[in-house]
Amino acid sequence: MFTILLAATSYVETLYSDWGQSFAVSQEIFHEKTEFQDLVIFENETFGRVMMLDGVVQLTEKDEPVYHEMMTHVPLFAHGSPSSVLVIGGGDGGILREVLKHPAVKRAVLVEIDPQVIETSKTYFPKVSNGAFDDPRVEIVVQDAAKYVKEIDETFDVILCDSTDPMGPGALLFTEGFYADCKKRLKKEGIFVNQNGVPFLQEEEIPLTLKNRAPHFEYVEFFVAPVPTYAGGFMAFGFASDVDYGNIEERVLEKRCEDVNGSFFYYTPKIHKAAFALPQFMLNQIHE
Ligand code: AG3
Repeated sequence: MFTILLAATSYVETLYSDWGQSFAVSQEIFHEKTEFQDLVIFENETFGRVMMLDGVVQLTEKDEPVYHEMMTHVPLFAHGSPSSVLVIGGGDGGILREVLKHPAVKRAVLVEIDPQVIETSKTYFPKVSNGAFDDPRVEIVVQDAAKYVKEIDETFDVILCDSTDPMGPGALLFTEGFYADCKKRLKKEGIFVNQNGVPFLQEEEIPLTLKNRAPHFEYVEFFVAPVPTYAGGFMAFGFASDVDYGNIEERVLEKRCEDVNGSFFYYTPKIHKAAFALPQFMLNQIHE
């Protein structure tokens, strides 16, 4: 009996049962079942290093800045003086990297359930966190975030929920109970933002998150950004708050941008404003 181990020559995303993007693998770097999920890291010619969890693309070196910048800077610039930020999930450190570009931020807590995601990201994606894990403003907590927000007393200016999709370990992070707890962990002017799926294909996510957030927040909004490897059209982000940040002026955002440490690949104040202009099919999902 032989066991022949062949390195994968391609990975096909398994998020949808009848369609999936495929990556040619120029080098397989890491593949392990962690305590929580199947974790694969490989190299692709076009996208550089790619991380998949349970068969779903989490990030690629090429397009991660679009997602990380939009999830972070839209709420942080809207807020204007974010001194404390809670990042849920986000074990690769990409959100932290962007959060730390804001000089107003004095404290950033990252709560990730899977320590293997943090460790492998530090090793194989060092540019994604870019030193964020060693920044004195940062605290890392390895714990189930749903439990964490239930148990702590601290409140934050912004909560960024950089989760997987609503299945496996991420499922709890789309429930009403979790949003209720997040609301309690936000200051009065606080903002909650999350990855809200690809609405063209994951049609149930906007109605679900809207229903579960509406009892707890005065304003439950969505904005979009095109992340090529979150295939299937725009990625949606949820934006929930008790303050109406919708009328913020472009010149105010421009002024706030001047104080930032570092540069952007995707984010601009014009894009910030435009990202809240939604196509009709999304408005239908919202009003359905
Ligand atoms: N977090 C979001 C992955 C979402 C993938 N979902 C999808 N394509 N529908 C990734 C972690 C990045 N820091």
